Amino acid sequence: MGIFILALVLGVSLAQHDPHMKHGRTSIVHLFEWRWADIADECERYLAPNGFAGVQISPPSESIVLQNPWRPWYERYQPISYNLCSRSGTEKELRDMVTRCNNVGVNIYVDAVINHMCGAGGGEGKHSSCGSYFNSHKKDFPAVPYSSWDFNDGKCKTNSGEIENYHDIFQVRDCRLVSLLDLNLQKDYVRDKVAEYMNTLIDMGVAGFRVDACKHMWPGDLQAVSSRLHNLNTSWFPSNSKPFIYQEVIDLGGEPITASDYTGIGRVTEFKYSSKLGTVIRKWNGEKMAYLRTWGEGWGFMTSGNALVFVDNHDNQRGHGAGGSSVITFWDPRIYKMATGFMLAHPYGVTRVMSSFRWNRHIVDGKDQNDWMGPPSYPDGSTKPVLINPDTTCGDNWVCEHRWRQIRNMVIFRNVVNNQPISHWWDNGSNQVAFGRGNRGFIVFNNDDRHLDMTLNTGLPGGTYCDIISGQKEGSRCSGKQVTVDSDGRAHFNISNMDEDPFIAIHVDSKL
Ligand code: AAO
Repeated sequence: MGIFILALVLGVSLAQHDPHMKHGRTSIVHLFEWRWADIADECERYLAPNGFAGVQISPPSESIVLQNPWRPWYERYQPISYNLCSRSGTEKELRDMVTRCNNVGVNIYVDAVINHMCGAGGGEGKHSSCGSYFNSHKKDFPAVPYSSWDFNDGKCKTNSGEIENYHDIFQVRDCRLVSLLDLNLQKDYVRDKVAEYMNTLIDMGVAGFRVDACKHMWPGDLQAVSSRLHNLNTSWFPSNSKPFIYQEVIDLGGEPITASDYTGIGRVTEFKYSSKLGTVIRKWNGEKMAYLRTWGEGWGFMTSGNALVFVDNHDNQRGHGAGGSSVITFWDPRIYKMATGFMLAHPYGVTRVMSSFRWNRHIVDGKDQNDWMGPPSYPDGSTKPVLINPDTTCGDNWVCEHRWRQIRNMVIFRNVVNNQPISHWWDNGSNQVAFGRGNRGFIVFNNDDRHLDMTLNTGLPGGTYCDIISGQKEGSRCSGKQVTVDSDGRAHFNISNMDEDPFIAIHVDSKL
């Protein structure tokens, strides 16, 4: 316990806070709703060669199959059992993906839905992804099995049985979140079943878990599950490695349940990061990029060693969850690339890049009427493969933000500057900012409505560098802008506010 507290105070990475990334890689990509077969290919053909550390996959557990609305993406957040056939593929395909990704050093992190089963109105029958029978009215899930004894309803004190008030921590943990049947994780039996599910995946070779809806589970219950987990598979990880745990807790301030209730168990999603970065890059509420000088703990975020960060996630990119309209997504590509560039250049937290599918967004009075739409699919509801165009972008409404040159190259930048502190910060008091990472990399942003024309100290060794935003180094050539750093580390930067991408990034591996 003493060591544990000491580690917390020092911000030292604790066992379940360590993502076990390999080969100096540093970022996770969420391949939202991708099929296992496509992820396996992507690990080999794209993620490993471009320095991605891992993939967050959509929930692999058996889920309800919904028809009204038609096959929404969120059906996968309504488990029916812990069988491993899902909209992304079979158990065999899942195993094959884990093996192939591990073999090229790309970790798999599983989205684990363990707080609840399907909605109370889910019905009766076999409309489930592996065809298992269930009856939501009787709370009967024989494929686990769970029965009505395994749910929290007896403990919930609201009349509706629903969470009605986020200021009452007992409601939030013991009542139903949007009618989802709330598992009683106080029971050893439920803890055992959940741990058995997670251990099957650990034994298969996954590196850890994004744990869904942690605000709705008692930290002590999560700890009890966590203590039952196996160490990672030694075919790919050092012996005695604990699974990486990052918990989804939406803490934007103002509620009694906070992220810090959970940081003893693993990392926590820092939603303030997503929401605030959007506000700054959009220049709302008088925010400016110059204020990012103190980004991180200085903005009231949790300790860096506890945080998992992102520009947007699968909920807040379509108005689910929280964070509001400030959140930046692929729908605004110019500022999205800048926001993601900033995130990847800045040392705070473990970074997760979003990779989305496009849907028919239709906003009426601020609400997207089509926020439910599932992934690109065939008329029978099965998910379409990810189409790769000759120019390496994706087709068939797969957005593949992680394949955008600017984002992919910044994922590499983060690897190159890993563990280096921020250095040589400069700003114009407004929205032109620049900073280095030790003597390994340097980035300059112009988010003002005027030209940037400045000589700055980069801290880099003298030479000619290739900007990895407008292009990249290809052999001994540069397909983008070139930056000349003189022998004392100074370089001249010229960035028009009209540029397609008004930022420049260079690092020691982009030196010509
Ligand atoms: C669907 C239907 C429901 C139906 C249900 C069952 O939409 O109408 O009742 O099926 O039949 C996803 C979808 C849901 C979907 C569900 C199951 O988003 O629409 O329900 O699958 O299919 C809360 C939780 C958080 C959760 C988030 C969506 O705390 O854990 O809601 N995220 C995860 C997943 C998500 C998934 C689930 C959980 C469930 O990432 O994809 O749901 O597995 C406050 C609280 C937050 C709370 C939000 C939204 O936020 O703080 O904790 O998130 O409200 O309820 C200000 C505040 C901010 C506040 C916000 C909104 O900004 O600062 O804190 O206002 O009030």
